[in-house]
Amino acid sequence: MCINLHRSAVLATVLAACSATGVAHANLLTDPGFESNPLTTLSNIATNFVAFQNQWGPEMGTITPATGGVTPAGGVLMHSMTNAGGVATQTWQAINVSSFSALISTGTATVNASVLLNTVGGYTGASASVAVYFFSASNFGSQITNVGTGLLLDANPQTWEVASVSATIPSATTWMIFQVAYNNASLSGNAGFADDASLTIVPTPGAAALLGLGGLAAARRRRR
Ligand SMILES: [Ca+2]
Ligand SMILES: [Ca+2]
Repeated sequence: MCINLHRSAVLATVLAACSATGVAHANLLTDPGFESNPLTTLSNIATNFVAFQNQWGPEMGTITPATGGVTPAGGVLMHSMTNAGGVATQTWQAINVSSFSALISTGTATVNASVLLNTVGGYTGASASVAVYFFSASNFGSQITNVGTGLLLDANPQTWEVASVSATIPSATTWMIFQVAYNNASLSGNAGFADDASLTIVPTPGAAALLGLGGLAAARRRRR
């Protein structure tokens, strides 16, 4: 994490270090390990991105230490999600990504999202997913599209399994919602757990290479 320091010489060093490690690769989620951030609710986020940004908002869930044979993947706490009625139980976090507009607006930015998932075990077939929703403004009605990847979990509470998704970010995107969800019926009344979530924005590798090749071709043309 890049912190603010008051001594300018030290600050310059820190900024250089942050630059070297790639600020664009930083995890944009707040409290990605479910260790410290008080929970809000999914409905709060859905109705007010701005007021409830950077907070986890479950439909039906809590923060818990080790339980049911499941130990947090990182730290001492994890997110526990239970049947919320309907098809799925979801947890969201809304993120303002307008500071990335210069990159996103080119259509060559990629979002990488992932989360670790686990269940109490003893049964198979628990299904979960990680998804990212893209918005052109700070409200749910401005949704452009969404992408996600599903995962069928194993029956072993000692293994955390990773769900991940990568996609090109629509060029008009200024807000995103990170979503982790469990299919209610697949939980068979048990809890589904989540820990160590991540959302990063990076220049699309292929696009960067193409731009590089374009620049090279232009340089060759100039030499002729
Ligand atoms: Ca944790
Ligand atoms: Ca497992």
